[in-house]
Parts: sequence; C-alpha cells; structure tokens
Amino acid sequence: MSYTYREIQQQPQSWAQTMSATVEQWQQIAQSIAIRPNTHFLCIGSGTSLYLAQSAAQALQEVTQHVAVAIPSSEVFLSPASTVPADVPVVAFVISRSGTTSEALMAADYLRHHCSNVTVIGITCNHATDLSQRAQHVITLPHAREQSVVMTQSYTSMLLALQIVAALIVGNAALLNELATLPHILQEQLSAFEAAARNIGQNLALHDFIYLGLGPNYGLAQEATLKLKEMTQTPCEAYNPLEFRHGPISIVSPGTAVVLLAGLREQSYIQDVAADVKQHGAYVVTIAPYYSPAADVYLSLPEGLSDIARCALYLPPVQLIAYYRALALQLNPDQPRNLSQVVVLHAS
Ligand code: F1P
Repeated sequence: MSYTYREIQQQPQSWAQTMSATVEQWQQIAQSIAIRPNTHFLCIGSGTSLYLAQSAAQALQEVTQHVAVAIPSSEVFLSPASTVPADVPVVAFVISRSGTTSEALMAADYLRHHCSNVTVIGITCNHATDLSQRAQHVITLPHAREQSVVMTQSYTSMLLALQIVAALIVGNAALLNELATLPHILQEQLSAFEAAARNIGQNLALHDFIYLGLGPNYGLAQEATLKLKEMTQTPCEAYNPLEFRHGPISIVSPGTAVVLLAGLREQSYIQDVAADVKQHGAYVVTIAPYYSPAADVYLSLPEGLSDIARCALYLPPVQLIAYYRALALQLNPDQPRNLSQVVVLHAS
C-alpha cells in the first residue's frame, strides 16, 4: 500500500488528534500574545501550504472579523512593501509541513528581523524544526507528519488547526463543536467518497479537470489541482465558480471534468453554473450538501454544517481522484515527477 493512500485514509484519526493538540497548544500561546481590535493576520506558505493559507485566511477573517490575508512565502521577503502591513499589529502564521522549506524560513527570518509589529507563529508537522527556532511560537502536529511527497493529511490537519485557532480567538463554541464532528463524519463517508473517486479517477476519457470553489473553497480547489498535477500531470485549473463563466469556460469540451466544491453561500447560483458547463459537454461532479440536477456524479456532504466547518471534508474525495487517476495511468503516487518533499532555494 502506498504512503499516499495510507495518509489519505488516516485523516479521521489525524483530525481527531488535531482537535486536542491545537486546543492545548493555542491555550499556551494565547497567554503570551495580545490580539488587539486592529490586529491583522497573515497566512504564509509555499505550494500546498500556500493553498492552505488561502483557505485559512478567509476562514480567519470570516470567523474573527479581523483582516486576514494569504501571502506566498517568497513575497514576504522579496516584496514586503506590497504584502506586510507596517502600521498595525500583525500575527503571521507561517505554515510548513516540513518546517524546513527555504522560503518559509526566509519569510519567518525577515519578519523577525525587520518587522517589530509582527508576531510569528509557525504551524508544522515536525518537532524542533528550523521554523520552530525562528518563530516566536509554534503549533506542532506530529501525528499528521507524512512519508509521502504529496501533502494530504497534513493539509487538512493544518487547515483544521487554523480554523480551531480562529474559533478559539473569538470563543466561538458553536464552530468548535461543528469541527469536532468532522472526524466521525469523514469516517462514515470515506468509503462512499472512495467509490466515487475511484470511478472518476479511472475514467481516462477525461482529459482535463477544472475545480471550482468560492471563498475559502477557492484554496481547496487550488489544492485539488495541485494533487492532480503532482500525482498525474493532468492539465487542470482552479477558478471561482462564477468567475469561470467569464471567459475560462471556453476551454470546456467533451472530456473536461468540472468538479464543483460547492457550499451554501453560493447555492442559488451553482445549479446555473453546473447546467452551463454541462451544456458545453463537461462531465460534471458536484461535492456539496445539496443535489444538482446537472451533476453526472454527486458526492453528498452532510447538511447542517456551516460552510467554514465543512471545508476539510471536500479534500479526501479530490485527493482520492488524483490517487486513482495515478494508478490508472500506471504512475506511482508516492513519486511525483520532478518533486521532492522539501524544496531548497539557492540564491545566486
Ligand atoms: C511545501 C511543498 C509542498 C509540495 C512538495 C514540496 O512544503 O512545496 O507543497 O507538495 O512536497 O514542498 P512545506 O513547506 O509545507 O513543507
């Protein structure tokens, strides 16, 4: 069995451990940082960790009502004037599974040495990393560490950790309770997700994939494309569902899979988008808490969860689509082309 498959399957346990580990670690950190009414949050990362930063920033802003922005790690030190606020207190979450990615470390170093208004909090899956040494505080999720190159359980666990932090910052017990139900929900639904994802992944008549997500789900859609690129090198793109109709829809043809990671906020418009792409020949997959008549495949998510709390549940199906497509293409999901677990940057 591949590491990738095992790590995808471990997510219910990993999420349960993330709940308790994050609450415990944040309670310690919260004693020594001040979050003021004008504090801004930055979520910083590279690769998968950037897509996680994008979802997490939107969740942080929605839940805490503080300004929260995602930034690629490299832009912190290469373009600080356009990315790092100078005149307000900032809490910067630097996200890195390994804790050793060059750009994440350089971002943390830059903020520590040049930005006295910024407190750096590392989020990582490894103990005692270079990132832990550079950050003022760190949240470590060692149970979500991975042997696979591609990030699966580490993505969803670190996303969940930041959602838990958002809920703890404002004392949102209702959101914490919702998040606590996710491990059980995933455990119950994983085999249904897998059956649907296997069919989609094995369908090699599909030649390109579009993932659509709005708000925090846009980062999830980006991450879905990254899994497919890393494991299968299939052409794929991510868009906001309504933006997709403003031009990019021209790329749809029979053989294009359009996968909608849909939530309640856009429910009244999603049927229209699904019907439109279907009419242009797309194979339509919806992952949502409601049915779309245009869907060729419908993966049902539970009703009754808020859009924010539901985020992590979209990931296991899209991870499994990439995994099964890799197998169908006779590729090893554990060995993505041109990629290693950690990218090291050499300046000339
Ligand atoms: C981020 C990352 C991954 C990518 C590959 C190389 O790593 O770019 O997104 O899939 O594994 O590293 P990290 O900073 O989160 O460790």
